[in-house]
Amino acid sequence: MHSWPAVDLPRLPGSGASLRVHDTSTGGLVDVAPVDGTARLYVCGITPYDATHLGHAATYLAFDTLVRMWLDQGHEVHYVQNVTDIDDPLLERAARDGERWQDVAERETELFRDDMTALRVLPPTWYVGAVEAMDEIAQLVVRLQELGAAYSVDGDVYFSVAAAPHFGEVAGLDMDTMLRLSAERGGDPDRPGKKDPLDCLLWLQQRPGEPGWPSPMGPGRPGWHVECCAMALNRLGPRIDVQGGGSDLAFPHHELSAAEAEVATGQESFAHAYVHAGMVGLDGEKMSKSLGNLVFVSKLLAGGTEPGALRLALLAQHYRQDREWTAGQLADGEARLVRWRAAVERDAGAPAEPLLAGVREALSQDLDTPKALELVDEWCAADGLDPAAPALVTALVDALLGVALSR
Ligand code: 5CA
Ligand code: ZN
Repeated sequence: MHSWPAVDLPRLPGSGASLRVHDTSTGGLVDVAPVDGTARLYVCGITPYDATHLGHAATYLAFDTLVRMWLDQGHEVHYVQNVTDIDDPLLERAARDGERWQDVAERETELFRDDMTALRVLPPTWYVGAVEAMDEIAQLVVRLQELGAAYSVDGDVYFSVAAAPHFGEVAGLDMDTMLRLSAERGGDPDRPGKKDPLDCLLWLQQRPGEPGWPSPMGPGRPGWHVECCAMALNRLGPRIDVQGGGSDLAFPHHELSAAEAEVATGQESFAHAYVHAGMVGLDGEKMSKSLGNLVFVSKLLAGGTEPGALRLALLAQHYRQDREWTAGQLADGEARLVRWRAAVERDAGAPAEPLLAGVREALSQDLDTPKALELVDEWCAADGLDPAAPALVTALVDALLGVALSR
């Protein structure tokens, strides 16, 4: 499916230190400089049954910062993002509202594109819906069957975690936690007939009244993890630099999509780093469509919030931090945007090269945006005589933080 429009990025002078990000599987920082100059990134996309909320926005901004850093280092970025445009929540929402599931998916995906465009999030190279990828997903299921990593339960096809020697190494959780999270996040650990409670669905035989697509396994639809696995493998190859998403995707989703990829390709590990953003909450709960405690990006923007202010509000906290959204954060973002704009409208300022080096250094250490924002604050508060500085600060804030200061 089509992505959203690209943004022209200013080129900045020089380059910074190589990039390190926190990897869930090792629990530490890892270098994510791509070996061959091309960075390969897969970030899980939305399930389009409701509008983009601030939790989504925060997560996509984190990976946008990662992409901006790679581009700043002169790498090419191959980036896949999916749309889970067929899944149980979408069918349930469509039934509840008396709509066609396709219409809900199309409308909410379009709204998401608009929100990402407004927020100046760089588009993925490939934006792929599950529905349009049905054939490739079915082929991967066949491959896993051929490799002896799949079996059938009453006509539904399951992936066997026993076939994946490194299963469990992404999230590093104990058995009880894996069982609990599997039940909470779309798995079916209690289904009779499975070889292991953590085995996951690869292909669901078509149910009466539900959509299905033809496949060698019979008509049906894919399990969740194998969708992301197929889309990533077919566009990025057997080994990627970063697999990304919110922390609620570490288990079971990324654990199982990595396990499936490793079995299908014979590689030891699918991603070099598994990177997870913290959860944004409201009133003490994770912001989620099912809980209904949402602040929508589109509503804020329609109400006159400037995209740059929203970006600054979300980037003011570290991406890995679980956090509560408050109106005060938006007010701080707005005030910061006003301050920064006033500062770059001056005829001269303090030399900006040290600021550029500092921002690059902060972002190269696990995307430390709070630190980067503070450094820009300090430059804005200082006086100086360098007439080239305001333009360089405008350019670096645009290229690295995605905020447009010039109007
Ligand atoms: N379609 C699947 C991934 S294949 C999915 O999880 N969709 S989603 O719409 O539920 O979430 C999209 C992205 O936003 C995921 O990376 C998810 O981890 C992230 N996300 C969801 N809720 C929050 C939240 N409250 N805070 C931060 N990130 C969130
Ligand atoms: Zn995914």
